Amino acid sequence: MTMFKSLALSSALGAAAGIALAAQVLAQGTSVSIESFKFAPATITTNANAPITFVNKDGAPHQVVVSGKPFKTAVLQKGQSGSITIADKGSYKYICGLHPSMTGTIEVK
Ligand SMILES: [Cu+2]
Repeated sequence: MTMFKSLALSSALGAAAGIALAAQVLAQGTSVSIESFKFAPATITTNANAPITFVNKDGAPHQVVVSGKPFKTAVLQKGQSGSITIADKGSYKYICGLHPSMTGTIEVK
């Protein structure tokens, strides 16, 4: 029961995020691959307001979650991508929401 509720909530949040993010896919930005349970490259530098697109090339689902900030992608299945855009300059740590040992850093200049 607990597991079911958790999955349902996660799907609802993912759908909402996906709608907001779809409009940003065509803008120029940075791309990060997710492969073999790693972000590649794990550390990226980008400009404020430039979208960062994450492409899941793994068979397993992944989700990018910026630590302590309201930035995240939907849960991405194989072949799916999702973007986040950060307006404020700074250094942001991110993890996979499903596999917290997967980590990376976004430097926004
Ligand atoms: Cu993951």
